Amino acid sequence: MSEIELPADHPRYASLLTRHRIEDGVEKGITSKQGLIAQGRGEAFDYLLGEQTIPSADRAERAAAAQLLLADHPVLSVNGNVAALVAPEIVDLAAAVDADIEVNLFNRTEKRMEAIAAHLREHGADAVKGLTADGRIPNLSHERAKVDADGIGAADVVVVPLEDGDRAEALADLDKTEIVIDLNPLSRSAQTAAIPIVDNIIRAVPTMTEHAEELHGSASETLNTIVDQFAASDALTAAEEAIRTGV
Ligand code: PTJ
Repeated sequence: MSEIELPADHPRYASLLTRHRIEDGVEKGITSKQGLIAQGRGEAFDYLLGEQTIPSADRAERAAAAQLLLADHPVLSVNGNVAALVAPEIVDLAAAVDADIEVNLFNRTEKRMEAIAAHLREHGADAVKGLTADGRIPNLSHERAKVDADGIGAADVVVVPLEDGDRAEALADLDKTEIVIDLNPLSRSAQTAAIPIVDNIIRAVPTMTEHAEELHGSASETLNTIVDQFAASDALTAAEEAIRTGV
């Protein structure tokens, strides 16, 4: 038994564990109620993908790890779903690629901002950005546009998981390289990303960390080659085909 009363060899274990974490996130004031709906959408795509990391997603996760290692100022953006699902894994990824962690909410309230920052600190984050909110993403309404000037505002590479398409587009319009994690290959977020990762965040983040740890210390030419050989449109096509055909 683990954090839910269900044996780990249950065929729906991963999916039920994910639901339990999101439910818990809502109860703790971390995840928004809309986060439950977003989770349901994600689950449907994951079911069609066979609840596995397909090879094109693994290549995207490797390219993302290389891109993060090459970055001068990488930032991992965390919303209410991400915090509920993968807080310790985000802390591990940040350590592996030397990235900042910033809470950045679609439905921003100070209460949720603080609850998420506290939750991340409980899971080992020593610094959490997002609360200063002295920067702005242009072309977005006030609350949704808030970022830290020395966090996402100053980042050259940003990981944006489970993001609303509008905001993902506005972020991509800035001079930043955007890595998106989203199970829907047709979403605007995935379509606007330099590196779209079509995988469940509960698998994607630990896999990115594994790749980063393996690539750590590689020459920048090697890392640049991995990034250059990755084609976003191929990854999106492969994911859509896997979802449509089940192959
Ligand atoms: O915490 P907040 O206020 O920042 O709000 C977060 C949500 C997720 C509610 C907000 O950003 C939102 O409404 O997002 P959307 O527009 O529903 O988009 C979420 C996308 O993430 C959808 O395309 C889902 O398919 C996808 N998704 C959901 N769960 C997962 C996922 N992708 C990867 N892993 C998941 N577990």
